[in-house]
Amino acid sequence: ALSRIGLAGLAVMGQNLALNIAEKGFPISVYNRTTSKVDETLDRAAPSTSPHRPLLPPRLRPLHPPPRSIILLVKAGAPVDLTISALLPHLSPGDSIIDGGNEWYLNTDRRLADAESRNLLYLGMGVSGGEDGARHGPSLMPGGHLAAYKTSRTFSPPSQPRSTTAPASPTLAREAPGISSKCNAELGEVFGEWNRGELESFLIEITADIFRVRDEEEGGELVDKILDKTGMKGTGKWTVQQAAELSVAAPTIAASLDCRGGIDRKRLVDDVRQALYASKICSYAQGMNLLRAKSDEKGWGLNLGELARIWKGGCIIRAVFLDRIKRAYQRNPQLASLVVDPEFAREMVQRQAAWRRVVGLAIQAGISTPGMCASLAYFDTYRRARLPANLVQAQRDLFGAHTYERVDRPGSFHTEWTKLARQSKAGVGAF
Ligand code: 2AM
Repeated sequence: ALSRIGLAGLAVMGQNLALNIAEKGFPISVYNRTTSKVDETLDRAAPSTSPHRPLLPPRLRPLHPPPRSIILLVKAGAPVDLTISALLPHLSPGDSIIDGGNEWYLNTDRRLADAESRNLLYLGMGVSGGEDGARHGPSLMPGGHLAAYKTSRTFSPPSQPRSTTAPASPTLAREAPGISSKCNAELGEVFGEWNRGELESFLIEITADIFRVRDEEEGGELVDKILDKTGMKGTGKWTVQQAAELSVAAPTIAASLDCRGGIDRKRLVDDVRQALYASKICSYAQGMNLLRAKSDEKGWGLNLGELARIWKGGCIIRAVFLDRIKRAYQRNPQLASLVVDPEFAREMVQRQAAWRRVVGLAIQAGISTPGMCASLAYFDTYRRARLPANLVQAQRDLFGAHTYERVDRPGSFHTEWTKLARQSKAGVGAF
């Protein structure tokens, strides 16, 4: 059979996605700069590829007449440009390029325009779910030419619905007085139990697993041997930059970036569970608000409820919780924020006592819980009709004539604050 699909970039994600597509019966051609990875992929494909299933040709040879779709899974940035240049001579008008490499969106915008000028179609496609997701059903988030989406969707590997973001780290439970750091097994149990309730999600599930792993070589438990230093691929940083650029509050997300870097214990554990859940709502609220702001700026018309649905299958933020987010946006597509959805608001109010206990305890004990703290502060800003931002804006108007809006009438205003203040100090009226 002739391939309509090509895949370039055979590191872990690329290999697994290629095997997934091949296994589903779609002929696919593969390519990698270093050819040994092509051989590796073919070796891995052999056992699962029955005679009825097409083999992967050794090189990218999309022999099928156009339109064809080429998926790129090479390192984001310059390697993508180099790979596209290498492919261009083999592409024809109507073919689609689909970049699945978590690229910075402005690079995607630029390549999309370039593709257009060559009568090619382009999609930037987030691929979430790690290697297991790529192999058995990732969460795919395509954006770009609608026509490219339409020609490519027929072979997109079906996402398998499986069992989200845990905005706050479990360090509190590990370090809090009354819980020794030696009780990883117990923490594994706690997370396992949480995963059977409202927190059920991939990240809670894998956390339970991590606590159960021993260090085979050195003895002890592996998680305790890991240096507290978290890698970053750029997506988190980009998210926080965008939030700043669009003036969308995202303190929990920013805090999670920073931290990647004689008590009743049963109650503490339960409090932490509630605090985690409430923080998670805030984290999603911030992410969704950011997506809405970008969508408004770009005129994308993003359907936030539909996004929540996409993330349910394969994506690492998959969680039972996403169904509820989907419903919140179905109830009200114009929802200003998840935290003001009546259901989520009720849940946060129910949990706020526990949440405050956890954050208060952490502060007293000098334990940093940036995610939970930032989330609570975020939540509290929604609980007040008015915030201290009026004072900040007055300061800005004073020193930079940035103007301000008023609570009682529309328009933008500027005041000679210093002059009026001096007059009033001197007992002079404003007339
Ligand atoms: P490689 O196997 O030849 O290194 C993840 O690193 C993927 O991106 C790999 O498939 C890798 O190919 C590819 N890659 C990284 N830098 C590249 C470049 N400059 N040109 C082409 N492919 C590149």
